[in-house]
Amino acid sequence: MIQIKANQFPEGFLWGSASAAYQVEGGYLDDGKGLTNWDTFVRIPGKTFKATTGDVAVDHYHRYREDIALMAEMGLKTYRFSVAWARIYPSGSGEVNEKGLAFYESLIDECLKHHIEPMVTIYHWDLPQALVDSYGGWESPRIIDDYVAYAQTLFSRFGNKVKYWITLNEQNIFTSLGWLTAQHPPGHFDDRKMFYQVNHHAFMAHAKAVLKYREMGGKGHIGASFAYTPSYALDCRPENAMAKCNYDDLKNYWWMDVYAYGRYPKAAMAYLKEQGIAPRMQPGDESVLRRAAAEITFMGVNYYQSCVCEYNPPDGVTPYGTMNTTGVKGSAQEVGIPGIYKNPANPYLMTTDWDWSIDPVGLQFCCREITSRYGLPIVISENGLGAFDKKEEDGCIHDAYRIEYLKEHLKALARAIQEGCEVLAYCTWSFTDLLSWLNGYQKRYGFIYVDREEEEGAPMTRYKKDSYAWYKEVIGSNGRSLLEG
Ligand code: BGP
Repeated sequence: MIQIKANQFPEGFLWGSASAAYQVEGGYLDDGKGLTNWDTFVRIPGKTFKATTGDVAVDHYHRYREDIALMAEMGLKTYRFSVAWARIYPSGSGEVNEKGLAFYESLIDECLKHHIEPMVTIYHWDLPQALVDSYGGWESPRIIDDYVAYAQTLFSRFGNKVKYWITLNEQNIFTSLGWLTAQHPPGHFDDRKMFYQVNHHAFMAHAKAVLKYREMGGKGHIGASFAYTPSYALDCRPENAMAKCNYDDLKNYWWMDVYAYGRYPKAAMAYLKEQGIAPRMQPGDESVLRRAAAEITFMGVNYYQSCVCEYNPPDGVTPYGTMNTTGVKGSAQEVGIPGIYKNPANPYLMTTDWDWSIDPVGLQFCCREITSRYGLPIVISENGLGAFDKKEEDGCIHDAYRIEYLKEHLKALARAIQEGCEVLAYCTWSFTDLLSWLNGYQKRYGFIYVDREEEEGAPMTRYKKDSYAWYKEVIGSNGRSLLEG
């Protein structure tokens, strides 16, 4: 491919930042909110770093005006946030909690007042506990109607104000960590049959919500956000090339093909059938998936890292190696599926303290792949660097490493745009520091430092990091400042 010098982001490009309700809001019992799967899960000893919870998080529930004022001062064009289902329906279904709706209404109004486009994630992992107690949450097809009813409530209340909707955040991650590695609720280990069944329910919930949105006359953008880890074959040995091919079918296309085409990849389905773990589908499901695929307007991508694929012998590594949740570099173990693929480290890339590879080219690769495979516009719904940040005595936070990370990723994105990818938005993870699900508060991502650590009771004062002024300049010049110098 010829080397094109990237020089411009499109006019109206949505420079943004993202958060999720459980990770920022706090106020976990406020104004009639019901308990969620996460409220329950974090109380099981040993599940999160230093037993951290989102009970208080960074208190966005009470400080959203201050946070949005900081976004406005920066010039942010879009704020992606999620709605906590249990604030709207404390028991998951049934009676609506008006106070929950009122909270999100004022959050949305506050964004609009500052000309910030609200981008709403309908589900970012916090499920009303009542639905888990009543029928096992995502394990039952009953979740589909409850999810659609909840989404419908949001569409009818906010449909005239919100133009960007994300149905599900990282379905591939919450199901993998929930049913395979036991690191997220409901904490099942190696439950592969249920994993695929749960995913089918989630696909149907997504698809029916998309169709409902259109049926209600919704004309805005709608799609799902996928945690896309693109892969490179270790080398040109055919068995490693096939390992990459299998990895892509099982770990990437399994989700993206359903969102974009409404069908499962054939080779992966054949493998699951042979293993006896293929999902049960109802008559009519395929048609719903296909019709919804025709209605989505973008592929949402959460991009953090790429991976390498190598053939994995039948007695090789499993998917259950230790994950680094402490920030002690080198503590993550290699994972893979025996007999199919494994993911060794990439010797050409640096890693974060949590052993995530740092690969700006991977972002360009994602965009190119989506463009040629699906022909869909792209919303980068998350990208960012988790790091230990230090607040100096004068209140400054010098996060040059974050600036470097974001700058290189944005340059890669600009190249993808030059090469023909239609990218609508780029949201950093995150705007303020927030709770990292398993890694406590020490793994920071924000432009705004929040004065709190793992223990509760801190003042939670907001401080601008160096990256704040940097992103402000990027936005102000619509990306030109990045590409000069
Ligand atoms: C994504 C999630 C986010 C966020 C981010 C960073 O998978 O959608 O909610 O947590 O990853 O991950 P972590 O907090 O594990 O560093």
